[in-house]
Amino acid sequence: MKRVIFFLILLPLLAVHSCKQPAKQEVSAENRMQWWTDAKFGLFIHWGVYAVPAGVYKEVQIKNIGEWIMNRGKIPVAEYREFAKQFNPVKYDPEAWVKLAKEAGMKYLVITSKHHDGFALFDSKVTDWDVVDATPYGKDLLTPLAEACKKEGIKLGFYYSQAQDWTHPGGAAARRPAVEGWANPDSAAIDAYTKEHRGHWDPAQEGSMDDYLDKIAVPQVKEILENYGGLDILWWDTPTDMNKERAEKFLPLLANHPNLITNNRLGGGYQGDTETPEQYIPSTGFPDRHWEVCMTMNDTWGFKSWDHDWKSTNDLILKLSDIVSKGGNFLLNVGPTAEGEIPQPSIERLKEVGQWMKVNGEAIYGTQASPFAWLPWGKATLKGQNLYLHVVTWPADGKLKLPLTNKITGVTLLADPGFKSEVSQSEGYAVITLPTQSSDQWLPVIKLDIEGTPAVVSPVSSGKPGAASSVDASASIAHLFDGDPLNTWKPVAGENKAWIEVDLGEEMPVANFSISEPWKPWDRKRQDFELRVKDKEGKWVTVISGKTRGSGHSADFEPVNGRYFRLDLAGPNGEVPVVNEWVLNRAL
Ligand code: FHN
Repeated sequence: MKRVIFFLILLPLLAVHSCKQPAKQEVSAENRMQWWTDAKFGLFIHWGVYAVPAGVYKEVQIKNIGEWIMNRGKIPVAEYREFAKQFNPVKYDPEAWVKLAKEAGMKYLVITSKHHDGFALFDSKVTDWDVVDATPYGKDLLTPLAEACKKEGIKLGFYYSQAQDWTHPGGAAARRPAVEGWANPDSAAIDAYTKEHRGHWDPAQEGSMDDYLDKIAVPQVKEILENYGGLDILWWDTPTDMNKERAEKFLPLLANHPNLITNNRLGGGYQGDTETPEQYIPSTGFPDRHWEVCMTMNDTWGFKSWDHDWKSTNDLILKLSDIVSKGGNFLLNVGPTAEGEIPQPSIERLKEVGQWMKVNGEAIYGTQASPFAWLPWGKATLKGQNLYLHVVTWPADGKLKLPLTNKITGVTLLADPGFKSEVSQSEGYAVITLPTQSSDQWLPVIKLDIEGTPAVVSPVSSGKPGAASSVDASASIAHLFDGDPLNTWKPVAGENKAWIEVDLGEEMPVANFSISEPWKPWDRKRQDFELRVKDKEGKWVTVISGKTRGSGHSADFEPVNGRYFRLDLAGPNGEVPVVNEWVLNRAL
């Protein structure tokens, strides 16, 4: 294989962890986003007719996420519409939902006004496939929710599936093999049909996508933007079959709502305001972009009666801390039942996260990303002269080491106001002496008062020269070390096994690596990796190996000394490997 070496101009200012606000956007855009960046934590609500089958069709548990049951089960339109007759959320209490979000410490919520099944939770004048016309409940569900949000001071967002619509003729349908849902006896015939019909499985879905957009999607977006007292967020989803021209149909509506925040899922190349990593926490933040991780509390967005795979409260708190320490927001989902109840396990977890937020919320709200690229024991956030240390692994010897030279003038444990600590500072480090056990049931947070602004400690690989087995013409090796996980390195076509290398400039102890992988929620791919270090004899010695998560990967290891590191990669299913960012961090 041909070796290609590129020497990079050092990019110190593009270090991975910037604690500055995004720079590329206009000042007015910053003002518009301010409440959102300060808020950090929001509630996602996936609710619709799919809560009636709740993951079961023809007495079979349909695989995958609950709100996709119509597509995964290949349920004909007329049959699916019958479920609406059982959608009667008499226990719906919008005020209680909003109060629950508030109790959890959330500052905004986003609800599915219409998901891919095309069913609207509002009274739409352009269809009868909505809660008012098609269900025994017969009342708009979003009006009282909007009122409750206003009353409780919670910002309001509506999710709207602009492209996929499996009920209105012409709507898009992502093509999924029938067997991925269940052992459907008609799989072969259905798959042959979906192949010829843009993913549709029922002739009732046929029609022109442009007509669907003009007659259903665009008018409905106008309805939701105008009828609920003004939205704070419009959350697009899955731009299946969208192009620039189709996306532009929505733009005049958006222009009338200058404060509206939108995401990057409209399609047609429109970036919107936010990146939306789904079901994973990116290895690094996104410089110059706002971003929000959306995540389920179990394994489904829409209610499924048989999904009991709940994340623990502690796990949810750690995720919130991790996301916020990288400069992002966390949009955490609940999937209410067809009767209108948020599942009890979700309620319990939200209340417990709220207890933690009551004590530790100041380490979350209004903070900036950690100035440290990596800390072996946890995470950090920054707000003015306060540095918040989120101590995931409490030090057994009671000594917490931090690469900080700023003078520390105060130390507080947020969960224990009586806590006393000593601080010593020398040789570029601060050591904080802690009691040998934490007094917080969940994630303890230590607040430091510091003088001045902490220096950003970038990964030791930032802006360093790299090499690779080859580089595709569309990519660049510089992308690996520029701090931007939205651009890519990949080898030339056909090279399923490839390597990348970095020269750190001098020998040093390294104890953590991470990579960012390209992401779309619908094509996550795992890659084989082997991290190696060059030893004194020039031999490559394995440090750690395994499979990536397919959405980025990060690992700590016993410190290894080295100057040259190499990452061997193999792409999934014979494809070329792809990496957007490769980070090495120095041991503390
Ligand atoms: O297909 C949807 C899915 O049902 C869910 O709504 C998530 C939430 O982000 N978005 C899509 C997949 O990316």
